[in-house]
Amino acid sequence: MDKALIPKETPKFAVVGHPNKGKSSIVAALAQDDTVAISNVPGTTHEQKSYPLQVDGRVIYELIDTPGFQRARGVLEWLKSHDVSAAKRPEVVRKFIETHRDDPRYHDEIELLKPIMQGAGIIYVVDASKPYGEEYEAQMEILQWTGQPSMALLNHIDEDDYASEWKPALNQYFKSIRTFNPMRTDTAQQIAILESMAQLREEWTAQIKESIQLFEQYQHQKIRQSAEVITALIVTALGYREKLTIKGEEATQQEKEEIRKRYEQKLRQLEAESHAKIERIWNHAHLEVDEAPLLFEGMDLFSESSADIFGLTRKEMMLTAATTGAVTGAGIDLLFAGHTLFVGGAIGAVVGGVGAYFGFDELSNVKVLGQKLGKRYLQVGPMGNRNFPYILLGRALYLVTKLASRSHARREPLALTPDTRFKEEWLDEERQKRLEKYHKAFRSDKEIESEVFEAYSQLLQETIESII
Ligand SMILES: Nc1nc2c(ncn2[C@@H]2O[C@H](COP(=O)(O)OP(=O)(O)O)[C@@H](O)[C@H]2O)c(=O)[nH]1
Ligand SMILES: [Mg+2]
Repeated sequence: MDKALIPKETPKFAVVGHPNKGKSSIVAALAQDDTVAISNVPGTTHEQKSYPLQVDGRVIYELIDTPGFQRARGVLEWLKSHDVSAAKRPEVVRKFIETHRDDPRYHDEIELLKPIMQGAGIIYVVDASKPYGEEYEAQMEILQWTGQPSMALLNHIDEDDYASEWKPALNQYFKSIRTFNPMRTDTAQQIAILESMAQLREEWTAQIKESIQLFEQYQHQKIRQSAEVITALIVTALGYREKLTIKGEEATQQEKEEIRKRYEQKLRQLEAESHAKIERIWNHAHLEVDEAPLLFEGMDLFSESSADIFGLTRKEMMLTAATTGAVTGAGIDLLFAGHTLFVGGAIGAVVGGVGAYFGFDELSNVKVLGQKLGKRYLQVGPMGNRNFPYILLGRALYLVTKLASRSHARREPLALTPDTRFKEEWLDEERQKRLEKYHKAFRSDKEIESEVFEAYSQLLQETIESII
């Protein structure tokens, strides 16, 4: 074996098999890469392509997606016509590649054999929901001729199970056989596959064992980073102020509408940016997410029921309001009165002067600020609505749980259909009390200290860990 061709650092695995058996899906799942081309049209992949799994900037292994076998019998015949001792068989395979380099008939076979002959381990994929057939034997024999270490993966594209037919045949060619479902994201399954991959080549064992640990850390890293992004979102969104210069002494209806529109747009933009970041953290940057827009109507606590499924109901808010002293006697009366102050009310009731405050729990403070040069500004923010942070949190945490359980082999859009039970999953009384204290601080004018930021992020990290 040509020593220079054996990669020292990164273990590499070529995922090979018949067309349309889930090779690309398995590459996507094991490399956690949502860019892998997956299609139910056989013969979509024509070139080999490598997908490294990176953790903390370090490549822990590489999966190589390959075209499926097209003319396995022809290749095997050629190899056999050059029959030599077993030790020389890999050389014959190499010779086949050289001889047919420009032969379009064997393009796909050459593409899939190249990475193997350059030292990649073999992962042979079969669809065990279909019966075994002799046509696979030529493929398995060719792989044997390469002399490279190999394992077989049983995928089940449909419900049926012919694994017991497949196993006796596969056992003759492969060191290990495992069942793998690329549509599931389950760390135990991934680690079991990694354990088998580690056995393929002695030089890789230690390294892949180490990567198993990295793999577990990787999950924590993604949770931690998600918590940090959500924390930044909550802090920024709650404290955000939108300003608008007004022409007269009082804001016109048009100006009020304008600032309201800008303020809401900005908050939506902050949320969208954070969600995009979270999608990148989970390697789902190319995912199409169908998500209900962030609405501001009916968000206030005075409406009969929270308009947003992620928001707290009046009753739930009462729970913390009473215990954290967030609500005074008048506020409690208002909570029970069932008024809707926000729609039209909050923005409409603009009053002059700094520090003007109206209503109890309007969406946000709206002020007209006087300036030295006689100019006047309309200002909205920081966010006064006590429900708003819970809605932002609920939406972001819901996204995280969906991404964490989403296989990178799936290509259909992710429909974030709100689930009424989700709130119960992540928010209990105790957690709500802890969150409420932070939200109060985030709404204030004071700068948020990094310890407070970290403590909140830690609280979110624990929350995420408890729900995924
Ligand atoms: N339900 C289901 N579909 C699968 C599974 N594996 C692959 N598929 C689908 O089968 C088709 C072929 O998959 P692909 O990974 O492109 O196969 P390849 O041609 O061997 O690379 C795609 O439509 C996949 O979504 C599986 O385990 N379950
Ligand atoms: Mg493919």
